[in-house]
Amino acid sequence: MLLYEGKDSFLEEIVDFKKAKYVLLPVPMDITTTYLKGTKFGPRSIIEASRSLENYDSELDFEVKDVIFTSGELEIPPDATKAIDVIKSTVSDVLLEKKFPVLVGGEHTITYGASLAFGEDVVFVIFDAHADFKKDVLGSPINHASNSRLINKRNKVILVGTRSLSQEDKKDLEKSKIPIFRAQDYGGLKTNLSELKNLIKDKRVYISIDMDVFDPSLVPGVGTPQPGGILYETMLDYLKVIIGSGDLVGFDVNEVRPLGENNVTEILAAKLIVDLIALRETN
Ligand SMILES: [Mn+2]
Repeated sequence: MLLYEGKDSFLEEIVDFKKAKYVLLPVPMDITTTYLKGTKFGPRSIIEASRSLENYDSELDFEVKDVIFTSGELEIPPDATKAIDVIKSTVSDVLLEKKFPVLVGGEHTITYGASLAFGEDVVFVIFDAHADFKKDVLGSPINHASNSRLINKRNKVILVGTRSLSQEDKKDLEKSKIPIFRAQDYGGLKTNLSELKNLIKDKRVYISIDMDVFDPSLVPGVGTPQPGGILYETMLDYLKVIIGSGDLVGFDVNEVRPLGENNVTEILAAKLIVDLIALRETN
């Protein structure tokens, strides 16, 4: 299952599986995206971009070295339900090996697949411009626009950076009592961060980052861009609070759609992976 591909390793590091703490899983799923296709090229592009980064994380004064094993790309069947099963069983295998899973997408639906490998006690903090709370899209209940709704059936969901939803979604979110930290409400306000802190204090937490949570001026290479997003520094503020008060058990970075020449989206995604690991290691 975990085929080693040295030529495609994250940060250009070849790390022995037994010694690694983190297993990076490239998940090139791009089945249910509705607008711009191309997220299946995200994982490879993020791994390539990571090779231009330093192992040393200067923001956090920590060197991410010899801890990440890079798996070969998961083989994703064309059927969404089967694809979810593959992701679930792969993440379960990583957890059985007592390793920490890091998923790189691919469409956002990969988070739903990953969620099924964890216990129901794990809280999912989902960074996303979109609420992803659609009941079904084009007659299919499994869709990247229904990711949060699907996860919320088993696990508690908290949305951060959200700014795109319908009135129906809004009502459903209120009915389901989903806490939302909207992009427009963030002003570095301590109240915002302390509210989030209280919600996840001492809980097991999974972080999912849909890259469209960022402002499209920073991150243009996504499938469904949305104006008014958060900045990189804001993301770090949120991540510090989450990792500082909860117990991080897994994370993913998803919805990167490579644009070719302009690779800043992939660079930011790769740096986020380094940041998340550095934050967890220094916590
Ligand atoms: Mn989104």
